[in-house]
Amino acid sequence: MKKLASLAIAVATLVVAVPASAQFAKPDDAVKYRKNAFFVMQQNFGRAAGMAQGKIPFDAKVAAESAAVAEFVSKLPWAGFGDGTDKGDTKADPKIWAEKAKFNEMAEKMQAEMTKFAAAAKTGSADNMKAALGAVGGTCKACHDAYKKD
Ligand code: ASC
Repeated sequence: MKKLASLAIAVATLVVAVPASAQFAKPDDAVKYRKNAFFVMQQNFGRAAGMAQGKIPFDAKVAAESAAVAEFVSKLPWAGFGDGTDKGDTKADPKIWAEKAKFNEMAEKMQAEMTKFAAAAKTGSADNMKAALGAVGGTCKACHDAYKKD
């Protein structure tokens, strides 16, 4: 029973932590939210990727933890792309809001590839990580090319 209760709390926490959409006090908060989420993701993905590529000394534990954080955080930015958040201090192309289905599809593809990368990192093998790395980077780049202004 105790186990079930803690499982229920864990699931509830996850649902609260990863809203599909979210209310923000003002549009600028949503912009900051998604930018900060991307930054945390990039820092962790960059560290894990750098280790897989031998650019940073490989530490299996740190690599796996970093990839796991990147995977979790990859779910977060999207809540910050709600209606009315196309203005302000952002490089997000307004096309995003006109092409939401295509944007969401690209976002989902990135998350799926990040999940594979995190699973590879869990094996402790830099080679496994390297094999999954290109696909993640490809989804980052494809979306930046389509929707990130210089
Ligand atoms: C990264 C990062 C990106 C992508 C992209 C891949 O580590 O910060 O934006 O990979 O450079 O092409």
